Parts: sequence; structure tokens; C-alpha cells
Amino acid sequence: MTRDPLKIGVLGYRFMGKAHANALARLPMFFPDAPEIVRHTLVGRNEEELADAADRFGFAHTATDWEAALDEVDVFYNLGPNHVHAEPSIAALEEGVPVLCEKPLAPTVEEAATMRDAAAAADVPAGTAFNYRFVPAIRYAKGLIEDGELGEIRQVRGRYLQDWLVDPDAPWAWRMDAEMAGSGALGDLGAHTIDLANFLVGDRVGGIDRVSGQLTTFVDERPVYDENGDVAEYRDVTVDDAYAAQVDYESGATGSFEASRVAEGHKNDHTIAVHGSKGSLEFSLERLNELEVLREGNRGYETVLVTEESDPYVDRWWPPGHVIGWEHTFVHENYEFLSAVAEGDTFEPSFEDGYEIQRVLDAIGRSDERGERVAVE
Ligand code: SOE
Repeated sequence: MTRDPLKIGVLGYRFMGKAHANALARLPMFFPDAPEIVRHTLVGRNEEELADAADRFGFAHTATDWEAALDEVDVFYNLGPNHVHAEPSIAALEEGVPVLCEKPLAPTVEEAATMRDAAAAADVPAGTAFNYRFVPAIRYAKGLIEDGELGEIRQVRGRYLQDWLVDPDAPWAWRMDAEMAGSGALGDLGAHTIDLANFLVGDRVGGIDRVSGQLTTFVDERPVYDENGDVAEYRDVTVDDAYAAQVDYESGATGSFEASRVAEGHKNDHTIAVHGSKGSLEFSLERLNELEVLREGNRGYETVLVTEESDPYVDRWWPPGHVIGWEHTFVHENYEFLSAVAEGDTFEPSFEDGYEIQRVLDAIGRSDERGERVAVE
């Protein structure tokens, strides 16, 4: 029996809207076993911009009211600003509509808890879009760790460096407001790294027990420009430009994490390293087809090109050595999420995973405020 195509509703049409729309468009060609979908409704506030985006991204309809849109679709993607994540996602889940929500789940751990609870009460998938879990080299790394290639896991080290806010004249945006975003580099970038560490080693080291964190804001106000490009006003920056944290895992393993939006010369430099009793591995997003592996007995790291057809997802694309890119991680993520929706399976990373990250982000913020190490609550 052929199913009707899944009607996808998407709130948000900027960077993440483009990344997910591209992923949805790629599925029929590269993942023909994915459920059939239609890019049905694109939701946003500015009707002119929305119509243009819907045309470019291939959506049949637009809506400025997300509640009305929920009645028309089978699946809801919440790609809006962090402060818009909770209400529409909870409403969708209460109507039995599966949700994929961008990270971080919410500005606060309290709001993330309400989203986690709504997902627990709904019997449909609710995903947190930590797309870097879907990099073939990360999946390969997880396999090495689970096969014991690194032995007992002792240390994890992650950093996410960007430099789009080095210029003090870079315009103010919602990502710089604590009420709207929750935090800055910590939640926007740190959430990815801390989740990736959980994905790689969480089964072996347990959860994060305690943290010691520091948040820093270097530029404390930024300009808002008018339509002529002149400065209309200055607004306060109430979130961090950079963070650093030291964490303790249940097993006794430790983690060091940092992120910055003002690390001049670094564009999307997301790296993670894992050190065990028998070896190490290192991953860099700017070289996402490769994994550096140091196996027991070897003097140094070897560079593994993770592009064999036996490597996760690679057989869907090109022959060995014909590398993939950042956008492919969204195709993999969308394939897994929509397959879970169609098959009534669970999807990870879930809202529960997103909530667990929010607990750590909250603890890092509390540690910074108190100037001391704190427990994750
Ligand atoms: C920030 O610049 C950002 O767009 C994050 O919000 C995304 O999650 C990350 O994948 C790329 O950088």
C-alpha cells in the first residue's frame, strides 16, 4: 500500500531553513528508500521574504501563523530562533505531529524540560538537530570507541571556534540576547560539542556530574542598522562571545570544552579529541572526511579517509575519495528522522538528549555566576 507523501512544515527560512530544505530536496535522489515527502508549508513573519524563500526552497505554501500551519502538515521542523522553539514544538507534539527542532532546544533548562515532557507524552519522534552526529567519520569514531580500540576513556577535548563577531560593528541579532538565545557561544556552539562528546563516549563514561565554567563577553553592545545601512541604535549584548568549561564524567573521565565567536582566523573550526588508555582519536569539521587515529603500539596518528562504501552513509554518495561536505550531514539527519517518523521508530538525538545538554549548559552558566565548580542539576 503506497503511503501519501509526508507533508513537511518548516518554521524558519534563513540559514537552517536553507540547510534542511536542501536536505529534503536531496532525499529522493540519494536516499530513495526515504519516505516520500512534500515540502508543504514554509512559516515566517515577513511575507515578501517568505514568498521568495518558499519559491527558492520548493515549498508549495507559506504561512505567517504557525498554529494554522500545524493543521496542514504531518511533520513540523522548528528552525526558528531559540526563544521560538518551545511553544510551537509543544503544540505540534500535543497534536501528535512529529517535531525536529534546531539546537539548542531552548534558551533555558526550564523551557527545555517542558519540551522534553511534551515529547515524552507524545508517541511520535521529537528530534534535536545535532547534525554533527551524522558525519560518517564521527560514526566511524564511535565504532572504534565502542569496539574498545581506545581502551578506557580518560579525556575528551572539544572546541568550536568561529570569528563572525570579531568586528565590533557586526550587527546585533537575537543570538546576542540572553532572553531570546539563552546564551551565546555556549549554547550555539558548545551545545554541539558537548552533545558530540556524549554521543561518542557517553555509553562508556556516563553523564556529566560536575562542571567549572567561564563565560566572557568582549563586545558588550552592537549596532542595529536601518534600511540605509546607517546605525539606528546600539543594543546590549547580554550573552557570551566565548566560553570555557572543565567537566567531570561519572566514570572519572574528564572533559575540556571551549567555543568562541571571536577567534579570528577560525571559520567553522569544530574539533573533538578522545584519549583512552590504549589510543586516541581526533576529528576536525573543516576536514570532515578524515579521522586521525592513534592505535595502541603505534608511534603516531594515522589519517583515515572515511570515504569507503562500507563507511556510514558513504555508499549513498560517491566512490571512495570523492569527499562529501557540511550539507550532507543534514541529508543524513533528515533521512534518519523522517524514516523514524514513517516507521514509528524512535529518533536520536531526541528532546531528552537536547534536555540533557541544556542541563550542562545551565550548570556551566551557574558555575560562571558563582565562580566555583557546581553539580549538574
Ligand atoms: C553559528 O554560526 C552556527 O550557524 C550554528 O548555529 C550552527 O548550529 C552550526 O552548525 C554552524 O554555526
